[in-house]
Amino acid sequence: MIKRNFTIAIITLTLVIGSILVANNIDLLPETASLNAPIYDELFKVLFIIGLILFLGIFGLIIFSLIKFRRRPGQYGDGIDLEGNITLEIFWTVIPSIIILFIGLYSYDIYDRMGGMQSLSHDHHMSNGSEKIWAGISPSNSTINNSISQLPIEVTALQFAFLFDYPEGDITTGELHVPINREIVLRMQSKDVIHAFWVPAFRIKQDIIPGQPTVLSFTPTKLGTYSIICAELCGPYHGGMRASVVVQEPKEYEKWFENNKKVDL
Ligand SMILES: [Cu+2]
Repeated sequence: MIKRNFTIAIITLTLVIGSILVANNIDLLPETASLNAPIYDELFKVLFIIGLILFLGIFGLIIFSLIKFRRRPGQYGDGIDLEGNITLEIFWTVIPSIIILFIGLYSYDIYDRMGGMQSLSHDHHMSNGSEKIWAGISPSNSTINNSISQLPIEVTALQFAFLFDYPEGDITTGELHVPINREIVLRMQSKDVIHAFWVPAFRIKQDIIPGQPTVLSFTPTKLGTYSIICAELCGPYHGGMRASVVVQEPKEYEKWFENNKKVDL
């Protein structure tokens, strides 16, 4: 009995340590290109470790049982009559409850750290006071009193494209250009059906809902061109509803802005 418990403890420990090692050495996610990304990746890693432990543990046990308890030659009777096991039932109720509770609280904390729990109604560059923002990731409080550092951009989603409007320069473009290390605040509206603005490299996604403006703020931290993908089945060409976001050095961005802004004649 003691020997068996010891074996189980060793296997469990190996499983946990092995899963942590695998999760730390495997790179399944796209580039990490925004301030939000490392926070999200932390959650992904924890979920991956829990998933790996459960997957290997459960499949290991199934395969072990298939071999250990297989029918031997000459065995034709029914199996032994088993009914109820209070210890086991408490065990498989309490452990999953703790795991689910932990994942729920931890996810909430991650969403909060990404700015998801902040009030959406506070005044920033884009709200004109009367229009309600329904959902989204709000601009951070740290830059709220210093709105110059935020860059407001209006996003319009329609079947099947994203359009970006820069209120300051009266620019309308299908390719989003943003300066690196500056907080971008997207105010998003849909012309027709529900779309979703998703940038995998930034680890952010937000629905764009007709009649209900949403907001999404992020700070790009890596130069490059990243995909914007519509993540809400919005019609026959939903799969083609893609755009790009170009993260540039502030000087390069200024150049692009100057070249594209409307000049008063
Ligand atoms: Cu769409």
